[in-house]
Amino acid sequence: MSSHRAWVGLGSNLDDPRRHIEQAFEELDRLPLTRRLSASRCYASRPLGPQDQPDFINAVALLETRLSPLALLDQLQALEQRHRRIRARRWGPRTLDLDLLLFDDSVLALPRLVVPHPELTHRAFVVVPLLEVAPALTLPDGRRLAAAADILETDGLRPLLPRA
Ligand code: PH2
Ligand code: MG
Ligand code: MG
Repeated sequence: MSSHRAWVGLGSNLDDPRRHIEQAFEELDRLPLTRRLSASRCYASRPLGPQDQPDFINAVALLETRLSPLALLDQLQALEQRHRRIRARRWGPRTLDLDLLLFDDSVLALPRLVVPHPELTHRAFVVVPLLEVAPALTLPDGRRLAAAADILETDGLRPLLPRA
């Protein structure tokens, strides 16, 4: 079985969000056939979508995995469930959201999974943490993320200091 590199976007805005993100960093490292190679800092971000919800904490992680894209998606969704994620409304508050952003240079349009994540280059809370960890990152079409990213509204996005 070959090994793959997968980028995962993490988000939380309920119930001590930073704890959910930092715990998820550890849990991602323990998924079957998977280890975590790196992680960005945590960023506070204003909610995209409905404004009557708390600010989010967002981050990204790079995984090395021998799972297939769909097997990894299953694992990410199971992990969301273990954080008692409830899907009350679209773009509403959540305890843990794990989005598969990139999987090697794969381009997938499956009923359950679109890779690269369709909103990847439009969201500062994804682009900024990605560029923090991988400034030279290229997308499957060969463009550099730094060039492909929209002119992003980054106010309202701030890195959190490491915990003492
Ligand atoms: N996720 C959403 C909706 N809005 N806003 C921010 N700042 N960060 C998120 O991760 C986010 C959001 C749905 O997944
Ligand atoms: Mg999301
Ligand atoms: Mg999601």
